Amino acid sequence: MSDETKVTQEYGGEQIQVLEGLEAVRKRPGMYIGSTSASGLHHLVYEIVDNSIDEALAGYCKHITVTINPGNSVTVTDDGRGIPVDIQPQTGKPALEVVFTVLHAGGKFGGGGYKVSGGLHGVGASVVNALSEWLTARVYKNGNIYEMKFARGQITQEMKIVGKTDKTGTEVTFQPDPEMFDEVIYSYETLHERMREEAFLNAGLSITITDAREEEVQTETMCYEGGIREFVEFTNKKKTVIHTDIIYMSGSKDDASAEIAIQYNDNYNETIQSFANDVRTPEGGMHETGFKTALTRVLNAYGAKVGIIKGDDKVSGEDCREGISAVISVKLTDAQFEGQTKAKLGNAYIRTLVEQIMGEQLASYFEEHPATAKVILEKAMMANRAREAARRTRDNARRKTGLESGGMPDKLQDCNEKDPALCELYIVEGDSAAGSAIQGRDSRFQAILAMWGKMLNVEKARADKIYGNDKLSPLIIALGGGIGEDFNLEKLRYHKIIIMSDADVDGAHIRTLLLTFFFRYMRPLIENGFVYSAVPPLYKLKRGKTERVAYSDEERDLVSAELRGETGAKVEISRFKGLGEMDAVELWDTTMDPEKRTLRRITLEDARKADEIFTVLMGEQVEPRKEWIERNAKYAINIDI
Ligand code: TSJ
Repeated sequence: MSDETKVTQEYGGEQIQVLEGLEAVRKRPGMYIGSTSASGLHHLVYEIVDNSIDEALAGYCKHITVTINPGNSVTVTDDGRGIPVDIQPQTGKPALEVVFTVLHAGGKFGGGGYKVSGGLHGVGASVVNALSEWLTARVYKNGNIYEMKFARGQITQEMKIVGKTDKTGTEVTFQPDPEMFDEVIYSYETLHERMREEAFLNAGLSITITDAREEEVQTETMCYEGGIREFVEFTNKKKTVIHTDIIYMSGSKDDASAEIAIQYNDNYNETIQSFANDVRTPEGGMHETGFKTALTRVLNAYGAKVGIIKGDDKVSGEDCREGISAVISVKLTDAQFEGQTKAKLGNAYIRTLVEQIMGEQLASYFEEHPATAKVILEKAMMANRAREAARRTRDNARRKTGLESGGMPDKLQDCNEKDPALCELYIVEGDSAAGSAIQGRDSRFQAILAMWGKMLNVEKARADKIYGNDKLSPLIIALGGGIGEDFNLEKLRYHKIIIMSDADVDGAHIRTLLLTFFFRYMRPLIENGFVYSAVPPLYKLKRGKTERVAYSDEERDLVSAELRGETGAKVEISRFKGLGEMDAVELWDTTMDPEKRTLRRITLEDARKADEIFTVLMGEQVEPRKEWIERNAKYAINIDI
């Protein structure tokens, strides 16, 4: 057999195989690209672009363009080395032809191939070719422009040189076959979004997306030197971040690498976007598992070390992820995609790699950025408390359901009226004051909730103790609107919530505590102006049988002068030591009667300040707390007056 005959025979065999292969793709396109709907249609573009990204990952390509042409064909170009055009010894055909005619040929030919290959599905260019009405490939290489054409996978023009060039790169244009797809109209939005993602995931790579279908051409070039750091920044763009720096970690082992970027915002949901070889893994997998484990571990360890987390306390994984925006991107040679939709990464060693990177780098990041570490830890602690409180409320509500007074706490003396807009809840500190309030109130619309029969030692009590014991659950149940993210203003049972506490340091503590609680867990209450502070009088003035009260020193002097008149008779002035001292009638007359009372509406700013003060009061160190109390004793007394 002559050499020529041999080649011809082999060529024949190959050709049959190729035809069978591409025919299989056209028979069952869904098997190769997931579906024949819009998702499959767009998938064609991603398959082609993946090849250019591989070239970029190998370090040879800087710029990729994706253009939707009039008629919905798509052109993808890159400035890489150009698909090899030399004749492969095994097939006797140009590598370029093999790429477009043999299934699974992408990246597995030529010099070394690629270490890390992008395409999830790895079906490559031949599948796109099989599903295209026509496809044209041009390669800029060796000073020449090579061109080859196909229709529905079949060669319509053998590879030939069509011109000279001093550039290198690849250009592929394909027209999706309307026989193969439910619809063949590309969405610029969809492609734009995916290309932006690719640009974020490959720092420094420039991708231009263009829609040239309309007269008014749309185009955008995306290039992010910061890579996934900028991805996280982008995710948080419309949110309020709680630290400005972006935590970035990266590392590699053997042929696998991982990078992670994190920044927290002030809301409650977690946004973790994970990728393996630039392919989104919506169901997570080993890289996400490693991330979560390490985050929880490092936060707890750091918190315990610096004393923010005490004793046996721990923040849970969920606590650590409230408000997080994170991007995890791993690259590996043997990615195993698992699950029904192949949306989950299965390689176990990636979990170890991510855990190692974060174990080392996140811990040292926290050491070097203690302020960032602190806000994150405090957010996690708050999440922890809210979760605990919510759980207790649920338990409590369950326990109480079916008991008399509609499952309301025994500490609550409810009013008769049911319309929340007309109802007032007085939160009263101490049993004796509550007694007077219950007797003195107008029970048609005024409800009384007694809190802290015995003054809670706020100074000694740790923050979590206050939330942890049952002190606040009667309040939560009485208000009826729930707590935290579940808080529902429409279920609120009172539209006036009035804190009635003494005008002294203890009273200020109680107000601070309640306002902090509302600010953190029921903020809409304050935002909607439902929270008030009662204004009890400071002085009682007596002349003979005439009694008056005064709410301030100035008023005391005025009233005193008035009572004395010109006679200079003796006026007895006494200071109210506390609400408990007033009888029911006095309390009604001076503090609760809507006709005469003064209420001070609590603003968001008041509550925010309370939250700040609370943090100092609950802080670790005793000295600053003492100092603060001394410094602010007067202010604290006057805080609501
Ligand atoms: F999908 C595709 F094949 F059609 C396609 C491939 C489409 C586009 C737009 C670009 C590419 C592509 C392929 N860009 N760059 C490359 N590079 C190679 O194929 C290549 C080049 C040189 C060598 C070498 O070892 O010298 C190896 C390879 C794999």
